[in-house]
Amino acid sequence: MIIDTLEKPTSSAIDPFSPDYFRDPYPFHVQLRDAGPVVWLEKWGVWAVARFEQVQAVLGDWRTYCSSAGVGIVNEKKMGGWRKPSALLEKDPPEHTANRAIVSRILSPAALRALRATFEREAEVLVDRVVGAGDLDGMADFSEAFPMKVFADAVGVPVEGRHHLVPWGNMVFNGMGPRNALFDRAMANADEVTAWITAACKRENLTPDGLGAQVYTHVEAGEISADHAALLVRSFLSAGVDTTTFAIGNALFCFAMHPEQWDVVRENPGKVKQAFEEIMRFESPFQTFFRTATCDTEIAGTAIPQDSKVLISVAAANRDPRKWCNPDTFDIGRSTVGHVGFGAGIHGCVGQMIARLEVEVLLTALAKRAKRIEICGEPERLLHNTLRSFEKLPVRFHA
Ligand code: OVV
Repeated sequence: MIIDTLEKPTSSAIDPFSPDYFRDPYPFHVQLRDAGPVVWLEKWGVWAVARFEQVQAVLGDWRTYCSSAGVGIVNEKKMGGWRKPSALLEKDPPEHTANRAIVSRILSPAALRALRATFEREAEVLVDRVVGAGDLDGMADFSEAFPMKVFADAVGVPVEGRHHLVPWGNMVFNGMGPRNALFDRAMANADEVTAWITAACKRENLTPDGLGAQVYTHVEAGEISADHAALLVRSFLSAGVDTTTFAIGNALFCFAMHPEQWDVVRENPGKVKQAFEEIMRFESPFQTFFRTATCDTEIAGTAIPQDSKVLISVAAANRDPRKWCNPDTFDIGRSTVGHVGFGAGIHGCVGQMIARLEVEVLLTALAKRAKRIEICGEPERLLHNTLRSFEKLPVRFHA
């Protein structure tokens, strides 16, 4: 008798790249988590993990679940990608380790202390402009405006043409999804956008004292080539704008919907940092990415063949009731320890300290000035293959 110890795979018709899913992913997350520790997604022929335990396990095992075949749905080792692979995001050790060490040092807490005063000044300027200014778009006028100023300045990219950073982020993150309408729309102006980004990453176009220029000190030291340095600078521009923009937008929405928690923050701005962690858990800007199995393996008894793509829903893990009490309650007083909004493992967000700094400084300035954040129109949900936020967020900041 043959004893089959492997489970029959659970399969699901859920499409995590459909407008319904983007508008309200949470009921689908419940279904995916409840279907089992790992689920076969029929529509795309990929596996998905949505429970906290398996998400953490997959992210913690880079040998079995690699990044070098791309972290989108396409196996870039087999099919090729639309851009040169990132030297961080789409690499495994040992290459990843060396590249990450360079960027990690540039973004260390000590290095970021030097940026705080400038960020604070710019936060005051922006908050001054928006509080009491009537109806605004909380995305363009606030959430995007801040990283586009302070982060782009910190990296040291030219002021001229900075608007290209937004469509570039759109390409990078929608480009992780399948070839759907969102993918095609994001790539519509790819040549022009890519040309600007490529130029912006070059040493001669960066300010001499920014984060970007610091990558080039490793060229002068003979450790890496100038092309490689440019590729590392590109990671700043790919990963650092949309993610923080959308996190700030999600923060505005959470506080507008929960004014009593905004009051808590206003009375005690020291709580902003903790509140941001809850925003990252509750409305993770980065919802979904992939790993690729490097060998035949299994998850909780289900066979996962080599080269399988595995969708990781960090957003679902962040609301898994197996891990969190009342996960669908936004509560800035809860413990958020272990949330995977910044990922986990060797690829855990290398920019998380600068992201935290930006959001902390901006929300602190806002908390001192705005009594209430009012949604004054119909928010327009962002339909996006990877990220969750708003296209438009009509908002009024009351003095
Ligand atoms: C985390 C992240 C997202 C998007 C792009 C990159 C990284 C990159 O390194 O290019």
